Amino acid sequence: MTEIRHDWSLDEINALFSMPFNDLLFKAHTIHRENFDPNKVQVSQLLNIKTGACPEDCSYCSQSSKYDTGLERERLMSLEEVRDAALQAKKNGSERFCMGAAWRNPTDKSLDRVIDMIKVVKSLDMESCVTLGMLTSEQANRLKEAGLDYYNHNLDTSKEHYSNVITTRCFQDRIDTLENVHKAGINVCSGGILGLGERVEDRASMLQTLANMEHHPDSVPINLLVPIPGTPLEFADKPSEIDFIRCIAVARIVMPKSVVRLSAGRTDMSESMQATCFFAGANSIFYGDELLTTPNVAQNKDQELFASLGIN
Ligand code: SAM
Ligand code: DTB
Ligand code: SF4
Repeated sequence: MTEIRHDWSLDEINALFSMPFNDLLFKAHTIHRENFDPNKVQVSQLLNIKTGACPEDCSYCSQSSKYDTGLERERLMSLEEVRDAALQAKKNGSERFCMGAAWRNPTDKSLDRVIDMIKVVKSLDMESCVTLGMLTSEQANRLKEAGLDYYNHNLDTSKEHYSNVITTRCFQDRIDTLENVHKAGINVCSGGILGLGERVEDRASMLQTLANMEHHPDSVPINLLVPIPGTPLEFADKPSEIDFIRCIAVARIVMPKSVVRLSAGRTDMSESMQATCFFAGANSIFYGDELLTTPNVAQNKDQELFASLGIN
């Protein structure tokens, strides 16, 4: 049986990244098979419930107020709009409905409204996930009481590279919120983005932080940067396909029982690349025509891909 470890050294994780590609894929896929059905991929649908005007300066994000990305700000959606979108997601076959808000943190008043939205999603018999920025432990407890299943809060990159990407909060703020979420008994969803100008060692360091948590995140999204015109990272170098797949494989090896999500950036990936990511241990995607503010792969394309791979 796979051993679940929480004591990974950076050298060990760097060594995984340096393995011959076929050896790495074989190791990751073997662990994947021990823990999951390799022909099953979980699907979640996203909805941006509050768009733009975020006070944070994340250099990759279309919704930061610090950059001119041409995105129009919108108010928090109504409960009816959320219900319609969640119903549609259910019809499309999504198992989980994830709602995102462009906030540094929710106010207690806005949290009341999100709680009503969570209850609507639960009443449709879908899993619920929200990503609202930093949370206090009281706020996390309120979300748990409302029936929230998952909270998404990404580390995004390594602690070493963090201040090159975001200056309005620090890495420890992310860790503190993740602790509040875990202590409240909510499943944790936390991962990162590749293509933020990081080195391979930063990817290793980010995975080390995740894998050495007392409880591994239940879900680990690995995003490929969607370059946003007007942001500082608009022209950042893209990681190679092989390097991206390596990161998925290493995430699978160091967190054997976590669901690894092939997250944003799939529109830039070939079908064979996505298939290799599924082989390397990715077993979740965002499904639906839109992510938060950018397009996703068309649903019929994903259906064709799953059919051709025999994935359900
Ligand atoms: N404001 C909250 C926060 O930052 O935690 C929640 C919403 S925020 C948009 C959620 C996550 O989306 C970010 O942590 C980041 O990982 C991801 N993200 C945002 N913009 C992205 C982009 N252009 N490409 C890839 N991932 C992105
Ligand atoms: C995650 O890791 N990726 C999603 C979700 N969690 C909230 C967001 C991707 C955003 C991609 C850029 C956009 O659409 O604005
Ligand atoms: Fe705001 Fe989240 Fe975008 Fe950062 S990633 S600017 S916190 S919406």
